[in-house]
Amino acid sequence: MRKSRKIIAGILAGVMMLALAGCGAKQEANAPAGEKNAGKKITVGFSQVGAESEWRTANTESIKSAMKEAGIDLKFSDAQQKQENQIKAIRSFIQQKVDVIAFSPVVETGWDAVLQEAKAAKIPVILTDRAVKLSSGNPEEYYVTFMGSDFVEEGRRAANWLVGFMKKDTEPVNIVELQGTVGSAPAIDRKTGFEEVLKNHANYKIIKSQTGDFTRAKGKEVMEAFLKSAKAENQKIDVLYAHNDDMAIGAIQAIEEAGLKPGKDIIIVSIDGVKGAFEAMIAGKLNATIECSPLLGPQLVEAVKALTEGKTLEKRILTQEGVFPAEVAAKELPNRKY
Ligand code: GYE
Repeated sequence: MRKSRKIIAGILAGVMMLALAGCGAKQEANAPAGEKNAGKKITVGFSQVGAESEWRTANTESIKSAMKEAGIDLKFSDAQQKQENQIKAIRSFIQQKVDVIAFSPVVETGWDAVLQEAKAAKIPVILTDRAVKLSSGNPEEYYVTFMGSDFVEEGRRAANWLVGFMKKDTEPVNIVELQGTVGSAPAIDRKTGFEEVLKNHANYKIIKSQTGDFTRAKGKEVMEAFLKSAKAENQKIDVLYAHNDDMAIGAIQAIEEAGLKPGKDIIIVSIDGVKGAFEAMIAGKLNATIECSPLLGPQLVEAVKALTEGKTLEKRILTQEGVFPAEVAAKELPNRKY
């Protein structure tokens, strides 16, 4: 109990941070963009990943409402989890000569050409939520700031919570992992952070790992396959680690349909902290969620404004977030904003 109160205190301190545009904006000597844009309505092109999860829906809503409130003209495009759609959208934003392009890259690689085009058109690019890797050169030259969570840290938090909860030093702990979208920053990083911690706990083993593409439907489908093959191989699944809550919620269904009790027969930890996860925790079916805030809209607006005033942004604007175990779920649910 005392421990969970401590966790909450940490969360409350962190949650609100959203180190807004105090967000690290620095005044620049010459402010060409500001002068040019004085009095003119700002136009932002935003290319969203899709609508794959509760997290994403909340993220879209946060961005749309913050832009509306700020009187910014938002050109919003949903890529339905397809990189080619995002590239098309960004190209069309360049053609339309928007003031700022923002996007959440569905996967890390494959952006070299379009980022070069935006740079050549002198349109500043803001990365929200997910990072990019270039095949050559420094990606930082192609974006003004990257705002979002530290996914490696989220993976570490999931593993640290698990090890603390299981309290097993020698007995084998068999874990199945539902990964996010293949090649996406959160899938890569959440795996890395989780495995990094487990390296020091040799009895914890990931026995199966597959993508569920961050969706409920795929989470369910892949969990069904995990359960089936574990049965055939006479393996016991002790733990499910899901890279997001939606996949965990889908998997919970599969576990129940297989006649097992999620949260008891199989311990479940996932990431995001959406309302659905809190409800599942209250129902005793999910054991913990690691927070990842989608509420990036206000930060994005601050960054856009700072840019149009000719300020330079910090290259990395990090979201602060916490860990929520099931025992605090009922108390926390009313405070959740997504
Ligand atoms: O965790 C998942 C979503 O990129 C942080 O994408 C985001 C992830 C989030 O679909 O639910």
